Amino acid sequence: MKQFLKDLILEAGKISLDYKARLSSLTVNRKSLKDLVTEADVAVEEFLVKQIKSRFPEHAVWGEETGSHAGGRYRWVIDPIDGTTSFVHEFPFYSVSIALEEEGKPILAAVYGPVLNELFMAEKGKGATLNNKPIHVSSRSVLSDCMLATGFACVRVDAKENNLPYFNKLLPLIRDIRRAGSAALDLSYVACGRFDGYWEMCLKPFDIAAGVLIVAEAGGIVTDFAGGTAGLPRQIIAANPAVHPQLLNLLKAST
Ligand code: 2AM
Ligand code: CA
Repeated sequence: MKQFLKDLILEAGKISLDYKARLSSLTVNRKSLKDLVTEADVAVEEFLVKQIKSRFPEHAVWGEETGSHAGGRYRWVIDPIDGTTSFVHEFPFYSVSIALEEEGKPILAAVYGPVLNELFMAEKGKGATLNNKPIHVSSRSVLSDCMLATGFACVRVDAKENNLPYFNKLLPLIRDIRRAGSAALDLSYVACGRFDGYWEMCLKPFDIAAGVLIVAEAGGIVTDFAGGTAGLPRQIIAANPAVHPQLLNLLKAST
């Protein structure tokens, strides 16, 4: 199953790069004013659904672009291009994200950043890897030493409660921030210690399904702003075990 996932996501990444090479001629549609979907999103998802369905006909598949495809005990949750805005603007931080759930719980996950050729994988109880090497969250604990990531999906959907007050509150307390545009990569970068923590609001299940397992298997903690999991993916905090309680306190106190 793990080898199947690895081969599958690497091939999906390659397809996305083929589309990226002829980006100027691609059709880009709008799901809403600022929410884009390209031919590449649709083609990569169709490829993934077809491959999974032919190998595991009894499994369910749930994709960002094509919705739910019925099945049983196992479900594949896929985001063909997480960070479509980055993709369209030729910013290298987009990814393919795939999680396999067994009875609703993630057991296998992969996030692939094709431009940098970085493959993050995790298996429940067996740790997380970057290009086959084990990874772990960072050990920084002082916020002023930390580099965090966030995003503004909430602003794109014009949500009433948005991330700007949290951003204003946290930025002065930390070393610096990065906003790369792919929740799946942000989570993977927390897992390998590049980011000490990440928070965002208004995400969708596909954005985080794989990344959450990768962070957990790398020794990190993922919760909503109340410290539980019921509010995921509407609110998410992912961080190393020393930073997570501090972010939780700051974000909880603002809600
Ligand atoms: P996407 O590129 O697949 O849409 C960036 O802040 C993150 O938010 C990305 O993972 C992005 O995924 C997600 N995102 C972007 N627009 C969104 C929307 N309208 N609703 C929910 N999530 C969104
Ligand atoms: Ca996404």
